[in-house]
Amino acid sequence: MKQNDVFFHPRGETLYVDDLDAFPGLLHAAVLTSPVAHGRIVKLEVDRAGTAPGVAGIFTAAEIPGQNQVGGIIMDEPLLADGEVHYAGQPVACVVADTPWQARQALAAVRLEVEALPPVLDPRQAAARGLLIAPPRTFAIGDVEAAWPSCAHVLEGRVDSGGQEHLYLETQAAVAVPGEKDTLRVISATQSPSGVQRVVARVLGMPMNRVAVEVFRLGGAFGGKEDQATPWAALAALAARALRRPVKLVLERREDMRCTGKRHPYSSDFRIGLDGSGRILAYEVTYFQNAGAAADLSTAILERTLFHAGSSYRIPNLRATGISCRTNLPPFTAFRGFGAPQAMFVLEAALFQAAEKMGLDPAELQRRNLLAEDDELPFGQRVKECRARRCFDEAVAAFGLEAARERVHAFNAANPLCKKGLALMPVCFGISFTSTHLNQAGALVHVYTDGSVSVSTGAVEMGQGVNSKILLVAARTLGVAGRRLRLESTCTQRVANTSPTAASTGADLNGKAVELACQEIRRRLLDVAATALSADSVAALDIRQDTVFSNGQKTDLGWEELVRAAYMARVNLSSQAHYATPGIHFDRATEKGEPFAYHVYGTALVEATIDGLRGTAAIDSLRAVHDAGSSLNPLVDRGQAEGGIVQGIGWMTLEELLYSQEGRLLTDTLSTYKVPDIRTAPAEIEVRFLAAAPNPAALFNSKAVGEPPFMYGIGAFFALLAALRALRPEKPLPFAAPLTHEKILTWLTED
Ligand code: LUZ
Ligand code: MOS
Repeated sequence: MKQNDVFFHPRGETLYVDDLDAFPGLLHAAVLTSPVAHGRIVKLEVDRAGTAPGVAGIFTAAEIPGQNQVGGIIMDEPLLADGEVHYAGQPVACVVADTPWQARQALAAVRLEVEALPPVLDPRQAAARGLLIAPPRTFAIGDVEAAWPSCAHVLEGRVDSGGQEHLYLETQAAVAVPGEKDTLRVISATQSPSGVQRVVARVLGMPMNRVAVEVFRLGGAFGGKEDQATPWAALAALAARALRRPVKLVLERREDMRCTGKRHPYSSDFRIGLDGSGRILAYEVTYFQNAGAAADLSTAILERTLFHAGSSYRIPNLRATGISCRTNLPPFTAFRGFGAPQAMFVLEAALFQAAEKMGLDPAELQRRNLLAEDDELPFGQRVKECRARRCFDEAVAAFGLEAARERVHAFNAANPLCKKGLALMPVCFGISFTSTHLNQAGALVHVYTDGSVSVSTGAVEMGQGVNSKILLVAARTLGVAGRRLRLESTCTQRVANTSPTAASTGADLNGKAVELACQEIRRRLLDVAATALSADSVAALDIRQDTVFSNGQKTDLGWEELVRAAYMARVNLSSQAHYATPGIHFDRATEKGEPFAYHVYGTALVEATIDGLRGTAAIDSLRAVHDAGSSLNPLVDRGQAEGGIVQGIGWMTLEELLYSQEGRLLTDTLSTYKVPDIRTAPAEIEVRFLAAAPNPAALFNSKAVGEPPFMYGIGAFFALLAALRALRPEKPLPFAAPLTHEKILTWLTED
């Protein structure tokens, strides 16, 4: 029996939260949210809504039995607004009715009056007023002040990057089902089942062991469900427990776009100094992170920004300061790359400007400064098995940079209206949660008496293919065919205290836990086999192809007989295992340590064309040499790389969040917020995996793949800049993403 989701998606047989309807007495919730970005609630009357057709209950902050608090790292985020509202789209009340339509109709009958206060939307303005999420942090190495005088070139500037809507296909959703003896089962579209469990328990004032959270799969997440699936699950749970009926809450697309957080917009100031040959001597940067109205994951994201301040480059003197600024926008949150793309974009912008000033090709500057083996990163970790230069040089050779340059040059010389540009984008991304304690995972494996196997982990399948990798690990380790295995849903009662499936570590961490659990069962079974075969030692025995092998020879003892023999001998056929990434540590007092298990490397070559008359632009191709280690599943890794690339290009070139002066999201539909599609994606995407690149630091020598390819998309921005430069050789370039067609046309036509 095939079990990979891809065989069931096309038939509509995979179930998402909104497909789950078989709960007798199921009610539906809708959420009333703040219409303004900042204000005081002067009236909140729900009586009239309570008598609307089909309504079963209405919940405000006053109805919360436990703590009205969903904060993860910092306790600064109420589940339902209490007295004040801090962003447009902030939940204020939750109405539950027989149908979703009735619940939404009843929202209109709630009387909410808010006295508007002036909102702060800009992070620099917030910082100037002291509106910070946490004290600023600084990572430093060397001495930038001492280095400036010895620099032949010093440049400074400002760089801005915008937010990004996750646009997971499945919107935020949860069903809460009350059970006997005051228990709850919550089925949530979350990357973090234990996070939902913790917050539901906190909000309802009950112990975590009475709240079971289960996840089947997500229709995409990209970080948008790492923390922000939680409030919707908590609202469903609040209503379900009070009404003693199952409650489902599913956001409509527009609600989701308005109410949930996105990638953090950043505004940054840099200063870079280079010697006469183009080596970076010093780099100073200050990141103003727009955190939105609550901390959410902002401090962790800012930390990852600081870890990636130097991107793929060796910088002897560096000082990077991160400031997380509180504004009146929905709390910005995790998104593929988790603050690293923002950091890399600033440094690439600085290098691009330095190259122009020095009359060099940016690729030349990039190459001269690439990290090498044993270089010390600004936070004290030394890079090991560094593949930065290998990827860069292989990309240059494999994709023919020289020939491409000549082709682009000839094209530009022959075309007065259309110009092409090229850019290289090296990536070096640290793998491990930067919060060291999160780098742990658990697995539970059962072998049943018929030889079939059940595998549970803390990993959440969100379309990224983690399940296929975990199954492969289990099959390889036990020595049985994949058809014998079943990968279960992710459930807090089977695997507890899970970290979110995030930071590209889902397969690394959970796969290792599965490997450990399977190794334990395998050891026990080999002992049984030794007895059954009267073998002198287990060392000569092996399980492969559903059969016991002895000294490399197939025996008559098959998997099913072996399992039955083990059961009859009263041998434990279940195993629970826990994995914690070894060797990593970080000290926030000194901002030094070794937070990453390893790094993922790669380099992309991007080519773009701009029509200088119409202002339209195309990313023609993106080709990358990518370090996937020894890939566990090359097809899955290719899919991750290609998806990340297109998403990265979207962030850099198309997707623009616009807010009104009052702080309302204007781009809350797919007609006003442009995401990449088959026409805007590069006609050619080529991903070559680095050959002979095993990674002893992870599962079967593989490497994490989820986030790193996203950052190849940054190259699209600089390929466009190169084309703009060819169109207007003198004009100062814009260093603000996204570089949309509208901005390109404006730049071309304005003086
Ligand atoms: N989540 C998190 C992440 O909590 N810590 C991280 O370092 C991280 N990195 C990437 C994506 N999610
Ligand atoms: Mo569970 S959610 O009872 O495996």
